[in-house]
Amino acid sequence: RIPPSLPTEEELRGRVEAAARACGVDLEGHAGPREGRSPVTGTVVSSLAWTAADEVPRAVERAREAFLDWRVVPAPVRGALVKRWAELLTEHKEDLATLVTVEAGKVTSEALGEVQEMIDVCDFAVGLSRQLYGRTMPSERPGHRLSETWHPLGVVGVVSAFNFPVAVWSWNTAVALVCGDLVVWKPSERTPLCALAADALLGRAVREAGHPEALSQVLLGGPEVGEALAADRGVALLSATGSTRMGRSVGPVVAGRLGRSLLELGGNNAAVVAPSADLDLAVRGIVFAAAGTAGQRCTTMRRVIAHRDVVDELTERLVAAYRSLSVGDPSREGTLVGPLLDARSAEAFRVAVDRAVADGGELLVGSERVLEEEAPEAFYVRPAVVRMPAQTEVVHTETFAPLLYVMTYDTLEEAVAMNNAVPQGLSSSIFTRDQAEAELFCSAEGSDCGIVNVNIGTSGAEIGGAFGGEKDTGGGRESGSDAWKAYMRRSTTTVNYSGELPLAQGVTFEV
Ligand code: UN1
Repeated sequence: RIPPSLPTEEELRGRVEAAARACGVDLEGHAGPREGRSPVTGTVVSSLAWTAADEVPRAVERAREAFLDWRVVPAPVRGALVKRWAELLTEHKEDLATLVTVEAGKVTSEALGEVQEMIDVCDFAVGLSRQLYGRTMPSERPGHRLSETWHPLGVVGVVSAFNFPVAVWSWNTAVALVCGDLVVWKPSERTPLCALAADALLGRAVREAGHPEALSQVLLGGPEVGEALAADRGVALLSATGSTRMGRSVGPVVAGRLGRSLLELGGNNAAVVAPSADLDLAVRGIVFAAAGTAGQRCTTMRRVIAHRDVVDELTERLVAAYRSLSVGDPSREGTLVGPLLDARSAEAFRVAVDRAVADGGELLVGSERVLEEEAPEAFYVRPAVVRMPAQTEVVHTETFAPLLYVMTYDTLEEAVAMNNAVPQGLSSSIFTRDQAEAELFCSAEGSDCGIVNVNIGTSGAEIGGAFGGEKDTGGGRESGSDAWKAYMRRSTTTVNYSGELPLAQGVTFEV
């Protein structure tokens, strides 16, 4: 199903300008020669100034100076700022979602969901601002008290990707702010208006509360800006989301200066579908995770590993569901699949489908480009399912598009081995009604991923858990649980109130 017309260039421009202004962006002040295109039509929707890489140290220095005051603001007061920010996000939820739809191509419901994710993480961070708990430990020496305290870390550099143009930054920023840190953000060059608008709302909360403006800075620019953040010794933590290739380039730079990094890189997420699975549920879970967001989430499901007894029926149902997917204008009600980011994404999709077929795969549905005549510069494709004889090399790579490979297994052990055989380790799921199977999949000998789900797909995690994955995914954890600890430094304190000086480990040193 292809809904007919796309918005005109003027309509899109009108929408983004109104939404950005409503969020408080000074469009004239940011005007410049860098054109930004919308994947919805492939046409230009913004003209903005970028920051040069050599201006990065100044921004970091500004943040470092402001840190001296911010670090001593009580954490619950910092939380009050985040609370106000969440109110402004709630008020401007639709404006931000409009920008996400136009710049990232997300369908409206997912764009609104992304802003909701920001509000949720703000709520989490407000609560956290009163719960930055350290521990006390029994000292081995009499008259001594041993404890730990968590202190603000400093400047956090955030590098984010086009597919979650505002939520991923907010996971970092809401938590970093209550932890007493400041943020310098390099958003994707594809989503500059989303970044300016999201930051403008935070900026408004900061100004209202009379806090330093340098709490949050946005540096629009290309990869060189991210590289400059990685290299800057003033950046205590670099939190970078993007491809494994990007992580391999910035990770060693941060490590080389012994800085901290938090990496959220590629995923190659699978669902195991067991013989006892509720197939109605499995089909819905798989289609949302594999075709939703046009396959452009790091948590997108790229592989189905189905038991031999159910694989034929499952594939048949998946194909039928894929045929009913509406592809087209993401702002139109009823559209489920919006555009790919650009020509490069579409080319990568095409190449991967061809390679899978060359490896013996059978293309069951999808892969066609649509709406090409109406918008030659936009790249809409029909989500594809390819039945594979094995997990060949192309299945081991992450193609950032709606391409789902279906493989077959006989024993659960084999399914787990296939789940774990790829280099990435972000998300995974199992559809089963057999509790022992589900538990095994979640156990130490089960999935090796950071996210392990039962009877839901691989994407759409809630903010309350720690988000991230292992192996080529980079090992970082963001958002909920105790991910905040990466944004603070820990001091361990021993207080001696005994009047004596007993040494630990029974050491004697008499002078
Ligand atoms: C990403 O694609 O970079 O779990 C993040 C999810 C979202 C976050 C995805 N909450 O799909």
